[in-house]
Amino acid sequence: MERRMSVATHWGSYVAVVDSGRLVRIEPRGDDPAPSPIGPGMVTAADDSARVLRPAVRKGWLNGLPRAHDTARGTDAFMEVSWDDAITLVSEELRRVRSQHGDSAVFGGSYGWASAGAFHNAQGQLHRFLALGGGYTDSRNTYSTAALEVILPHVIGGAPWSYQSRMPMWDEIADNCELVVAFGGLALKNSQINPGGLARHQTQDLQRKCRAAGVRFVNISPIRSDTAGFLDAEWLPVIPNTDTAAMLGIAHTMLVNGWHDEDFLRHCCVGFDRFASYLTGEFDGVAKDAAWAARITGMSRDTITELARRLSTHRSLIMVNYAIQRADHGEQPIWMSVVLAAMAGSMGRHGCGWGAGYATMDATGVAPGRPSVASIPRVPNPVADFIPVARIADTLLHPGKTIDYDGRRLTLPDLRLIYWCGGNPFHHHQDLHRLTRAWQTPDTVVVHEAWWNTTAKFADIVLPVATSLERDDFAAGFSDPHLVAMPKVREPAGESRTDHHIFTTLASRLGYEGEFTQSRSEIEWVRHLYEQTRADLGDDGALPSFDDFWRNSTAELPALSGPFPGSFEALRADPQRFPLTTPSGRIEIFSEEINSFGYDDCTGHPAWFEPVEWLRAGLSDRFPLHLISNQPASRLHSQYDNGGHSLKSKIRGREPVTINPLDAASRGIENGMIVRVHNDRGSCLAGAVLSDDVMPGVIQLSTGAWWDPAQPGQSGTLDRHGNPNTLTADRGCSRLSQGPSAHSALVDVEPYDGPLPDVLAFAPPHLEH
Ligand SMILES: Nc1nc2c(c(=O)[nH]1)N[C@H]1C(S)=C(S)[C@@H](COP(=O)(O)OP(=O)(O)OC[C@H]3O[C@@H](n4cnc5c(=O)[nH]c(N)nc54)[C@H](O)[C@@H]3O)O[C@H]1N2
Ligand SMILES: Nc1nc2c(c(=O)[nH]1)N[C@H]1C(S)=C(S)[C@@H](COP(=O)(O)OP(=O)(O)OC[C@H]3O[C@@H](n4cnc5c(=O)[nH]c(N)nc54)[C@H](O)[C@@H]3O)O[C@H]1N2
Ligand SMILES: [Mo]
Repeated sequence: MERRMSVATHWGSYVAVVDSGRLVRIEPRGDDPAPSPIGPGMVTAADDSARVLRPAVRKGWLNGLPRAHDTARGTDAFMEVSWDDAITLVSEELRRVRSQHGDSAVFGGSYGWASAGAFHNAQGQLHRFLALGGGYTDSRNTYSTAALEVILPHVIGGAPWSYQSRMPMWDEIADNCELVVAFGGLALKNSQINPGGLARHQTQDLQRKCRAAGVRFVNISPIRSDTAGFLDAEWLPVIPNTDTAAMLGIAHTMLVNGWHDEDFLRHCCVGFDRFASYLTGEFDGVAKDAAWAARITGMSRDTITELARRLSTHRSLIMVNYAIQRADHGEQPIWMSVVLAAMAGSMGRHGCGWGAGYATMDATGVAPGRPSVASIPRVPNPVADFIPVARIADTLLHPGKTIDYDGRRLTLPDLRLIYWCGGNPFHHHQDLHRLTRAWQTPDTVVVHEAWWNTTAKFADIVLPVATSLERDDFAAGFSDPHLVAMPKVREPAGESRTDHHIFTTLASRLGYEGEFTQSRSEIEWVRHLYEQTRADLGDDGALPSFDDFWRNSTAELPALSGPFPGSFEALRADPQRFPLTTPSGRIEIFSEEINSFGYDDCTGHPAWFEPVEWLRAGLSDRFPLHLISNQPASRLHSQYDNGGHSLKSKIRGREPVTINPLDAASRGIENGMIVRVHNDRGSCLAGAVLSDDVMPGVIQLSTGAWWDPAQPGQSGTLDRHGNPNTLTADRGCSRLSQGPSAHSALVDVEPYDGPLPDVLAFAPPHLEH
């Protein structure tokens, strides 16, 4: 007898069809206008040979042979052990490390997206468990937007993510805006996703509404397909990492022609004069005029001049995506985009001005927020130490070193135990060979995973975890006003258990089970969080009872409406009454605070800094192609790379790499060929796709193919599958944010004519019983 059950994921909500406990298929929900094809492919992965079925311990670690430095992490075989033995090993090791090295020696940053679900949030569970046990070193900011998160509070005030409720929503753009200039485009592939889940995909319809209303779109990006065809966008290819120079050239043109909004700059901003002297070159002898910008960006001088005119004579909106700040000096294009919108006269006009991250997710620009939804309660972390999220390899390689971060000096802690739960650093971190070296230094690495991905293979103790289909929960997406029920669709594979179950058992062994569980079972927690959300809403909420919600699968939260704190419309209307929370109360074109940090790579106002790697760098003689490692269309990061949808996208088992036909022809590369992409940091195989959607001089290889080093322990070894982080540089954006700079990497590519090695990314390691 077939049963149909509700499923929620970061890529949308579906219906699972289950027969006698067996997952048969996953179907889109009827009310989703643009369902993602990632969901149905999850069935392929549910019981594949990569599933972790039993707890496993690396043999060398079990034998006590070196547990730190020069270990065989990533190459060793594993021994399968009982749950009881695994819990003993992990709890005793936690106790040992805490007593010998202190609580800050436990690293629980554990960055990663995990799965949808308010209760079974992997990091939430881990942080609660570790905080109650004495604390842990945490990480700060995200791989997504570290540079943006650190710079924006200095420039526009408010919490790092508050811009999402302060920028125009799509329907306001449709009704009020004439011209959208999108730096980095508006890739619809990315709006399949909303962190935490989503009920219906709306971005595509909202974009169509803008187009139908006559809004014109300009796509400034190295890749044409970063905007949907139906937008009829004008494509202006730009040399990667030079957006700041393009914006400066536009700003200079506005200034010398008197097209800038002097009134707004005087009343609502500070520091324009000092910035203007930089623009004109009074300060450094270089005028940042359109001709200067053209030489850097590869855009024409006329194009830049024309953009300046159009932006200041139309009701316009300047958008930046996130990729442009995952780069050397990634703070600059974000800061400069705010300044440009302020100059253009559009900042604080309804449906116009400035915004970030449109179409990076089906949340930004769709709704400004939602009432808060209860999640697994946080416990204050007794350890104050943290690292900037992308400095993990630095920390492991250089404990005790001090680094700059947003005006502070941080001493990198000495980490002895890494506990990762819900993330995949061997996908997400840059320069994986460097990470491999760094990863050999701690005593112990514990990982909870459902599949033998690269991070699991590089662990010492792997605990098999139930997937989001194998537990009860409910989803609440970012700014999505819908709650979606997630009843357990099937039993956990093999001996796998939920993260919560694992931590409960560990907490019991360590003597704090009661504090961890508060004596609730998992389904009692789910009910409790729902009821708490319902109670917090009070009468406005009118959420149905838990049982009704569970039966009907969805419930709707009331819509939030503005004005939201820090509104630019309010600022424009009355800057005295509605100041921002910046030190000056206004938009900071010049920041005294940042200036006082004395950084040479992020000074008091936005400026052009040459990236370390870009197409006009000396290194381009040897590596003449700029690598764009953007988000994959076929999956979320590395999740479900073993799912049906992602597997279908591969070329002879390798990740596709898109190359301009001119670059392909000069290298003898044809469509469908296996190629080797390489630089001094490493090399990987990939399947060539020729397309003039990618500008000459640029290649595009998405993130997330499970890293498959031919000789795992060996530096520089070939990745057989096509993970771009084999090639990227592990360099902070600047001393300000220390964010990841994945999009600043030069490479070359050549036909691969050696014998094709098998891809073993989805094969489990050697397992002994
Ligand atoms: N070169 C390059 N690198 C990048 C980027 C780029 O643009 N270029 N982008 C960066 C960005 S923006 C991001 S956000 C990161 C993403 O990096 P991650 O968030 O680390 O990537 P995911 O593949 O989502 O990893 C989630 C992991 O958690 C596991 N998981 C899922 N649910 C659960 C659960 O309930 N419990 C447990 N224990 N595990 C679970 C999944 O199997 C998967 O292995 O990558 C970054 N890396
Ligand atoms: N399908 C899918 N969607 C996703 C994700 C996923 O893994 N899969 N991940 C989600 C996450 S965690 C995040 S943070 C967001 C990320 O959202 P983004 O960071 O905006 O997305 P990307 O796909 O990395 O990059 C989008 C485009 O930016 C362009 N670009 C790159 N460098 C430059 C540059 O220097 N200048 C200009 N002008 N353009 C540039 C590239 O052409 C690229 O296609 O996406 C989310 N959406
Ligand atoms: Mo991200």
